[in-house]
Amino acid sequence: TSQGKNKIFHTYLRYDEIRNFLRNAESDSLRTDVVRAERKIIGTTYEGREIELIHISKGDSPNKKKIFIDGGVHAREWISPAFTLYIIYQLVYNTSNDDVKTLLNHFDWYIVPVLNPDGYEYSHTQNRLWRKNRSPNRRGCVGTDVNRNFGYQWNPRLGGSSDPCSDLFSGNTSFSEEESRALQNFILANNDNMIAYFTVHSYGQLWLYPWGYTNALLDDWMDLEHLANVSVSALRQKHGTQYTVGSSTRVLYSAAGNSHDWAKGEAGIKYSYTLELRDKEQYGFLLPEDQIKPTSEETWTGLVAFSKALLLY
Ligand code: ING
Ligand code: ZN
Repeated sequence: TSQGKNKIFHTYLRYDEIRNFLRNAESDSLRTDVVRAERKIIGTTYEGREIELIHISKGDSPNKKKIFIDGGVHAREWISPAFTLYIIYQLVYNTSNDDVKTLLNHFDWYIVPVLNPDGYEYSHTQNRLWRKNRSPNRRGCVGTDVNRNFGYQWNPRLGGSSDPCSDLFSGNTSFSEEESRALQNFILANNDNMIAYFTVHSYGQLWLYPWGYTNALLDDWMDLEHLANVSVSALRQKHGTQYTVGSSTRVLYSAAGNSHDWAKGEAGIKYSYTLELRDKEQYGFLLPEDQIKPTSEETWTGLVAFSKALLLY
């Protein structure tokens, strides 16, 4: 178990380092009989990078409930991939922990640490505050906002943009982008028994649920609200970090074409959430590396509480 073990808790990794971490997690898991981690390429970006998913399970039952988590939708939100690696680390390397045992006994985990690797790398090498992917548009502008490109109530006029130079460019059509299509294809092929979907962003300390295209509430909003409240209470116990829970339109702003709306409305995943990790306004996207560990610990605590509450609910 070599593994970036310590490194992942203290450093924002480049995409090639993340892929090495995933490769090691897979091969290390195959040397145990308590967990099985399997990588899968779910798409290829405009610049030719492979979008990788890791499926973590005990390999003992095909009928378990599934939980899907993606990170790195937005390039500059570096804490998001870092937290997904922390989850993978726990599930693969901390299997004697009681919480991990519970999570592996009851769920199959599907995790995409970086859905938008082109943007992620660009934010490391060219422009730290880049948000979109890197596919070219009209007028010489580059990039589509992957979180405005999903095909459920897609509408550039509702919190997106039809201006290809805007940071919120929704794309020329829904699912015009490799990243959103990769996620769509994978989930639609695997959403039987998929009970939860999390897309991890930063920042703002928010635990959000649909809708993002309207301020109307879900029919079952009380179920999503309840489990979100359970999660943020547990999260707060860890380091005192306070989260706000609510519908994304009401708590934040409208954003049609976002992925949690699609996961809920089209893929039928009951518990679909967007998490906005630390912080609130001090560092914003430039969250210092010494906050990777506490941020991951507390969010993991929230995720564990969510999963356990799901079992009782
Ligand atoms: N925030 C999300 C965004 O895409 C969001 C917020 C998500 C709003 C889902 C509505 C629905 O704008 C960040 N930081 O990206
Ligand atoms: Zn984001």
